[in-house]
Amino acid sequence: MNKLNKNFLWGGAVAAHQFEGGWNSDGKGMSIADVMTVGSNSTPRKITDGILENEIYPNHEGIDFYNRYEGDIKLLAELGLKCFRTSIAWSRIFPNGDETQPNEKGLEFYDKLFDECLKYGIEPIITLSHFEMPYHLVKEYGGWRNRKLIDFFVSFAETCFVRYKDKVKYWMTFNEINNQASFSEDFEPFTNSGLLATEDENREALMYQAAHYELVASAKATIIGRKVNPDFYIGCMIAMVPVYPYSCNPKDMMAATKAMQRKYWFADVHVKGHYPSYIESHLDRKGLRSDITKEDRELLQEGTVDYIGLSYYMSKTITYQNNEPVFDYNESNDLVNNPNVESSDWGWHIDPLGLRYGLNWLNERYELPLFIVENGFGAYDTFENETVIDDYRIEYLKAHIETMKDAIEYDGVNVIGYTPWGVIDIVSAGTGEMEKRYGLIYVDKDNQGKGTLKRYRKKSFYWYKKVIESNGEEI
Ligand code: P53
Repeated sequence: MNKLNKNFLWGGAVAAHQFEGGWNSDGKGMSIADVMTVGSNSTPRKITDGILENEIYPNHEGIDFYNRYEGDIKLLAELGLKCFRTSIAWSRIFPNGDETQPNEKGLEFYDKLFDECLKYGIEPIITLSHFEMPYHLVKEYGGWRNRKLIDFFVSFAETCFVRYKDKVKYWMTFNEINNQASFSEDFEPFTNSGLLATEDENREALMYQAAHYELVASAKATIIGRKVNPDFYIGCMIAMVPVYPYSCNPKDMMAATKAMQRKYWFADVHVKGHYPSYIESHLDRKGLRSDITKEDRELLQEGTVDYIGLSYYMSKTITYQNNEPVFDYNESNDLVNNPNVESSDWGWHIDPLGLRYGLNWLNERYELPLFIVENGFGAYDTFENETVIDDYRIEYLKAHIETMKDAIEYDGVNVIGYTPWGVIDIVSAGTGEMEKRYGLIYVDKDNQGKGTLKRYRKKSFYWYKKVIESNGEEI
């Protein structure tokens, strides 16, 4: 029976745009996250044309980590984190994205941040592009629909690799690159790729083109990273949202298979270095052939990843609702409620066993080390007596850690670490709310942006500290 390795990377995760604030400090450029307004549980965030008056943009201030990082890292050290996952705000380093020289002040901020982590023995785990890119690249170049973005990204990646080569070992290129498989709304294509489709554009074709350029950019960056420091460990990052068949009707099973293919072909390319045949034939059948060159294919083959970073929050369930043969699925029609699991206040299915299922699925298919770089429970917290008694969050995390341990111990899956999402309360990516909280540390700020920004330890803080100390034995 396999046990958790003594070097198992217990940590916490966040992303630059959701917590740093300082959106225009020290030369930082406007990013795509800076033009997204606050939404709510029932109202989507708006993507505005630049920054408008009378709108609330929660990412502008985040939780002001930019000015408070010393105190915050100290708290994370007290929690006992062995690693800390965050991202580098691209527009701090290249404010417009197409400059030839980086912004030194932006680079200095991450030097200070990584030094602060290393001072406490906390290993930085770094995502290069986490739902973020300079807004200028959207306005001027149309985001990732443009091949030029490959060079801009590679230049950003190389700058970071060279600058931080002795401070950061674990890298990921694009956060949840596969979220854009849901291309029917604006949110995912915009946050992943800076895409806003016009009326006459085919959203699906656009998504496949942008994703292709990103995959090539990721491969190119990976190849360069290995030259900069052969000890780098460079991974991809996939949102693992397994899709179950609703019933044993063979059509539901086939629909689940097609849904899994549409969501995970990105990982096939990252890991195996080529497009899987089911996507090649999907592109042919629907006439979605993109600009894919022979040189691109060679780069994909050479720049494969060392490990798979994944997020896991929920599973989904599908039933096939029409009489056509099963070629594809329709997200808004075919995904249905799963009567066997409960949901969060935001409608996310709570399914701890789905994590073990997802880990098994990835392990069978790829046989690579897996790193759970996001998992957590977004919930409304009640702040009382300077703390939050968040038993529901402890219960959620505990149940997921248990199934992760089962995957390691009984299924032989190689999981190298676990970093709960939003280890300190941050702005929600999906809704822009502060009050969809994931943290083990409470931050006094509400959806309207009001509050002292003071930090407080929740009950889950003390619980997780023990989990880490006992290397997952005491949960
Ligand atoms: P929020 C959708 C489905 C699964 C993960 O999400 C997702 C999303 C996008 O909303 O995103 C990841 O804040 C993402 C984080 C994000 C986190 O999940 O909407 O990598 O940036 O904050 C939680 O509750």
